[in-house]
Amino acid sequence: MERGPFRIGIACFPLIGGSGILATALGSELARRGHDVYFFSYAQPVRLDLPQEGLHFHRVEVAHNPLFPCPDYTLPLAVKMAEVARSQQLDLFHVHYAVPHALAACLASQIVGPSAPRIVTTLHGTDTTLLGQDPDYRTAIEHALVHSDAVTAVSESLRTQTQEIFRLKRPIEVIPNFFTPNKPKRSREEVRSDFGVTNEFLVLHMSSLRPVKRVDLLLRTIAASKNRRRLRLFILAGGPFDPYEPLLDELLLRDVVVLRQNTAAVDEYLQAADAGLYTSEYESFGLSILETMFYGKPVVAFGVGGIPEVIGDSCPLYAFGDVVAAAAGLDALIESPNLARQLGKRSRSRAVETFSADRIVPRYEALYGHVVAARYA
Ligand code: GMT
Repeated sequence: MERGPFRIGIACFPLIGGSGILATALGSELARRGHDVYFFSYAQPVRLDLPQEGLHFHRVEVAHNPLFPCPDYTLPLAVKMAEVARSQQLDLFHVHYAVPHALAACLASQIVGPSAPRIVTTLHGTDTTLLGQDPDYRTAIEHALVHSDAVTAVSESLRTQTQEIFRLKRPIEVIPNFFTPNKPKRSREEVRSDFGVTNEFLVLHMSSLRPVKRVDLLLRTIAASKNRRRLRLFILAGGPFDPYEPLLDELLLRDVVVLRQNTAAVDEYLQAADAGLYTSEYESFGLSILETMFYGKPVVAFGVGGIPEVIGDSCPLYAFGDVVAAAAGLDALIESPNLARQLGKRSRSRAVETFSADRIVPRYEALYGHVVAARYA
């Protein structure tokens, strides 16, 4: 096995989606460990702190060439990846999310030829679970997975699902996500007073608000709580909340919900919260849940997809859609600060012991070592 340091090209989405957040955190940790990391995306990833030694960012221009009827991203991405692979002699591409990143890596590798970097593809969920079922994408994803030198999935649940959808004859390694907290810029009290919250129990939900997050069930859980007068629901929204405004009024929750869109300040919000509430119908992992656990906050969630692998036995999980049971779980936390503290402590221990950078990043480094060794062999 090669030990590195490696020259790694990372392609990811730059937005607040979990795949881009994880890719950014991984790139930063790898650079800290002495590797050279080259990011490719159409914008600087939101949590990418530059300058940092060993970290480089290559912006890819989306092609609005008047010759084409539609804008194109995959080709300019592949060309940029090939150029940098040649000029920096990259050892490998680590691409997050199959479409278009793994396909661009395949094309870049063909452009570069025999000295091309190895390809590691990490699946994050919707690239398999949604796009994998879409006939317009399925064959392309399959092609990218077959032509990657290694494929990883962020949970056992996602690995199983990917194997069921694609019936691949190749191994998929499970390497879970990790999180490294950043020092919050404001105190817990400052954030709470900004929300107008004093002694209320502050329930946090952070997500893109896409349909899979089931914001309807989130609001219904809060509405079913016996303690709705004693709690506030803080939603850190990575997408538009407008579709849920009518439900907010229907459930008479307008005074209960605080909404913010400044997704750069997650650490501040996590620190200010008392618990997390996640009602997705599917998560391959649930990075926001892990972030909540790192801050020692108990989590109320449905036991779907990879969520049980993340939470383990640190907090009880509820059957999907059972908002009455989830509300009762939340009430138990509100009514017993002792229970909330205990579950929060267990959540933090599990997060630190199982999903810290020190546990996870060496597993990627080992994988890189194997694929790079195979290249030189
Ligand atoms: O679901 C999202 O909000 C974003 C999406 C992504 O690809 O960025 O999240 C997926 O990847 C995350 C990072 O691995 C996982 O923690 C999420 O569970 C997964 N979302 C789904 O599978 C629905």
